[in-house]
Amino acid sequence: MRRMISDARRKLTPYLTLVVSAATAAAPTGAQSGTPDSSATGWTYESQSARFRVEVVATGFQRPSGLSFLPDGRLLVADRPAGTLSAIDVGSGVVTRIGGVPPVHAKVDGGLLDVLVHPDYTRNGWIYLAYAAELPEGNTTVVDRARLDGDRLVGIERLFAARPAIPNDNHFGCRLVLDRGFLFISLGDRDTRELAQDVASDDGKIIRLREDGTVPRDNPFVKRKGALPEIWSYGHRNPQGLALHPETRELWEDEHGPKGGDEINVIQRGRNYGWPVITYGREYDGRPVGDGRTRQAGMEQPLYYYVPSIAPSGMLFYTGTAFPGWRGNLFIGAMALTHLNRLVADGGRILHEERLLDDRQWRVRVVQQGPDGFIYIGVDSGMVLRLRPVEG
Ligand SMILES: [Ca+2]
Repeated sequence: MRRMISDARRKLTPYLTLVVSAATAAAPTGAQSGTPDSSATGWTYESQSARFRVEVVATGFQRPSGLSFLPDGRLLVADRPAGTLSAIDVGSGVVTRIGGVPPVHAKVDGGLLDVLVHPDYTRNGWIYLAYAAELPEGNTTVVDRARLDGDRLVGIERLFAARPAIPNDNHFGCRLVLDRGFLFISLGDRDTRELAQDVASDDGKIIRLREDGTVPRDNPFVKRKGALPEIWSYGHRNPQGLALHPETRELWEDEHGPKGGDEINVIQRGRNYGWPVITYGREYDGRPVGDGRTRQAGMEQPLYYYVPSIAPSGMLFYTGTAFPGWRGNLFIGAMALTHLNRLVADGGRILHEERLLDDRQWRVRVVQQGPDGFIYIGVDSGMVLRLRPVEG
């Protein structure tokens, strides 16, 4: 109860105190304790700008890592290590397995990484999948698209396979965004950090293709000899969050740093985001990365960074009406410091950070907005959950 009072008091002073310049991590606020329901199927939270309930939508997954809604209201779930795709009826919680999913390489960071229903699905029926695949020369991140025939994927097309394939199981990314005919793909450095600065490799890059997989002629490296024309930006470590800003239409990204130095970046055409030359993180044994620089001319500073690492994953700009206090906020799943990260952004600055659900020890891997305006998350204990507002 004491917690509820302190949270209520905090509600009176939202967003006032913490103004954070670029590349200055904030001390977050907002530790909470959820109150279990009498039914024990949910928890009620009093946060800084919303009172909400978390309820279980469906269970029985391993690590739900991609969530995307079909126009009929069903929620597609990509289960990363299981390599399965399912559709949840979010009203009843009934889960239907989707057939025809290609085989995935599911070791360590691999598996079925993301699923994305085309924004114009009603017209074209496309569903995009990103996953780690075993190719003859090694493992890599690939992107396919397919259509649904009943509960089965059909007509699978390979749109992209990151080059080079490498015989390890680490840092595959990957998130997908479709925007006005273009497909953006976030790719990890495959734990081969020098590749992130090498524009002859797809690893450690954001890729931009047309939505049919062809390379747009206005990509930044199309005319550079030896560079891969699909590259949009470079110098990334392991980006697992990607989202379009609802007003500016800028592409925002989050990526895992090493020990500390997880970043949020606003992605601009052709820019270098610095890994591994500059970082606010350190090696896992505490040594500096490289010569320990955090900035360098010609390399972009993160909009925001986290020390210690939260292990950021899926990213959502909330645009619904169910949570008026959260409109325009950025939500990021946190897998290391387990919580749902809420950020108040104003143009090019992060003004405030709140850590939701930090008493639950859920590794939040993906966050999505439902057509009902509620917020859906997938957590590594195999559940898909929903945040819905509570009156009063
Ligand atoms: Ca960076």
